Amino acid sequence: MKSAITISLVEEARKGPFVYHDGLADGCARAAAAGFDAVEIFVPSFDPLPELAGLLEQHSLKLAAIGTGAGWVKHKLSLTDGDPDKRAKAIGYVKGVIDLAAEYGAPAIIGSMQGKSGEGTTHEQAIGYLKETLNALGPYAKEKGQPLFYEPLNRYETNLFNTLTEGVEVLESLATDNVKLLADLFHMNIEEADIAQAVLGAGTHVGHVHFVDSNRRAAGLGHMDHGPIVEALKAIGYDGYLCAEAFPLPDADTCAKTTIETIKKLV
Ligand code: LER
Ligand code: MN
Repeated sequence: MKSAITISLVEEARKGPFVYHDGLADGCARAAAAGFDAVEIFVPSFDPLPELAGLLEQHSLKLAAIGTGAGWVKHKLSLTDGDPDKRAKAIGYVKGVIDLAAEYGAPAIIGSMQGKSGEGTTHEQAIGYLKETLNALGPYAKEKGQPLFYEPLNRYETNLFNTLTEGVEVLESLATDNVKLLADLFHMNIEEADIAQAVLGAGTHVGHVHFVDSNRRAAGLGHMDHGPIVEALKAIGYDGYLCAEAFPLPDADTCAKTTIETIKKLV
């Protein structure tokens, strides 16, 4: 398993659960200094990131993934919008991020952009739109040589799918095998009866992990027991990233240092 840490370039997400907020150069330098293998970036658009290749090379970092959440946070686009025009725009946005991430050998993440039902759609319609989208975007990402990550979110952020078990059911209902689950321990802490058991149940469907504590601070600064969770990840043969998607509390560097210490201790 490898380590990664989040950099947000989205002004509207300054208060969001991302560790670094002061640009790519600052985030990459601090991620490397803290000993991370990779960065995950939350981008404001799918415009090119001209400084990224040089920064990754300079700091011997990889790109772990790119988040599409600003499609919702900034542009109010949802993949399950009842309006076909807006849905098409949302799909176009995710395709743009898939293209951008693939340039650096990384996948894109669908989290907040999955939206929710009940705002112009029935539950069945919204789920139908989500599956349609994943069936279209899974193969699109495959053409670029990357999986696509789908992230179940807690009940306060979506009413579509909240647990890894539900996530597995969705994936197994798709025509594509190229969509993998993002297991975010913060969401799982709210929704799962047993986080380690949920990981074991999801098995090889797990493609990425947001590695964080119960209070969305760095792993090690809350009351989550990460030992059994990491053991479960080892048991399913997970060899992807443990990515710190956490609040920069008490400050970004302490958050980074604590995450790395927890990873070193357990992995
Ligand atoms: C949102 O709560 C989250 O966990 C992000 O990774 C998705 O945008
Ligand atoms: Mn997450």
